[in-house]
Formats: sequence, C-alpha cells, structure tokens
Amino acid sequence: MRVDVVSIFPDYLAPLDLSLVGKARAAGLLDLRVHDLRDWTTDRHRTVDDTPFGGGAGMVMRPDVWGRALDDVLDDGAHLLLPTPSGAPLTQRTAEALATEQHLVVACGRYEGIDARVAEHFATRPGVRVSEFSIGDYVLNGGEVAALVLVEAVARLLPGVVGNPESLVEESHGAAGLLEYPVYTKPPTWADLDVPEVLLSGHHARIARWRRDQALLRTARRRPDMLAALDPAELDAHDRAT
Ligand code: 6GU
Repeated sequence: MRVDVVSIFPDYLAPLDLSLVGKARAAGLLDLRVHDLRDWTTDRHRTVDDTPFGGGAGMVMRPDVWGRALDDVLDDGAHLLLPTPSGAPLTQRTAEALATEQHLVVACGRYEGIDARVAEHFATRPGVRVSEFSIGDYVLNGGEVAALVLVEAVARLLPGVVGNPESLVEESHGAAGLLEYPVYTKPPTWADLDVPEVLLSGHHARIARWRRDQALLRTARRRPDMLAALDPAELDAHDRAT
C-alpha cells in the first residue's frame, strides 16, 4: 500500500519510523511518504493560510496551495482523507475498508481548517474518492495526530504486518462487537492480587466462557451503546441470561 501524508509539520509524522509501522515500511509492505505543504507555496513567506471570508476567529488554509500539492500527490484510484473534527467517525470498520486500498493521501489541516472547496474539487476528479474523518469528539490543533492514528490503525491490518494474525481476531472492536476481556500474565500473584483461577485451570471451555462473560460485562459497563447495537440473535441463550 502507498500512503502520502501532506502537512506543514512533517516532523510530527516522525513516529511512523518506529515500531510496527516502521517495520512495515522497512519490509516494503507500506510505501509511506511525508510531504511539507510549504513546498507548494509560491511566495517569499511560504504562506499557507489567510483570514476567513465572512469573518470570525482564526485562519483558513488556502485552496490554491492545497490544490497544487494534491494535483501532484493524488493519482487515479487514490483515496483523499481529510482529518477534521467535523468528519465521520473513524472506526475499525473504516480501517478494515481502507486497508484494502492501493493509495491513501492524508491532507492534514491546521488552524480553522482547509477551504471547503478543496474537498469539493477533488471529489469531482474521476477515480478519486474523498472522505473527511474524525478520531473522536474532541478538538485537536491539526490533523497530524489523526493521521498517525489512521496510518497505525490501517497499517497493522495489512497482510504480513502483524506477526501472528490470530492476535487480530479477538480484539476490542473486532467482529464480535464487544470490548476485549482482561488479560493476565506471570506472576500469578502480584501486589496481593491473584490471576483469576479459571485461567490457571487449563479448562479451555470454561476459559472461553469466562472470557466471553468478561467481554460482555465490560462492554455493558463501559460501552452500553455497543451492546445495544448488537443483533440479539447473535447473543446466545447463556449470554442473554447473564
Ligand atoms: Cl481528525 N482533526 C482535528 N483537528 N481534531 C480532531 C480530529 C481531527 N478528530 C477529533 N478531533
């Protein structure tokens, strides 16, 4: 997969050299390129923003600078992703869909955002899709952290990136629609706290039942919205009685 990120703070994306995403890049599974938006400015001050039409606080990013940048970076079949707190929520389902694509381009806005004509213009380009996404209901100073989140969420789903694909199966926000159960390792007693006995029993059916119960309890307490969204037919008789 190819991913281009355009930002006025390319150094913000430096962590993508590290850990799992860094390894995916080194292994050639992810072709990630970070660009400085100011490379597409034409004035001496390398201006990327101006005051908003209609008045109001803050600055808006100019469409002409973004237009030149994206004309260079977007090719046919690319998906343009615009991080913004007013975008559609980024979910595990979104990440799964994006992980099947050939080319993602993330355009990181700053200030009060990017002139709205940029999304409108590139959406009319044949072969290009445009999506505005948010990583949660809070406000960040710019799209860079959201771009980091997006790239990590997508890169770990690319074939060969996560060593053991089974570790993708039972996780929170996976297919079951539940949060993950709590996990434990050695030592069996720590800080006066014991690992739940069932996990030391070697009884695989009981362990599976306990984990399912814990996932249901956690989801009910922390994310009742997720539990309510589940198809009741998918909860077995035992689950409904719990
Ligand atoms: Cl994607 N961008 C910004 N600037 N703030 C956000 C966000 C994105 N998602 C939540 N807050």
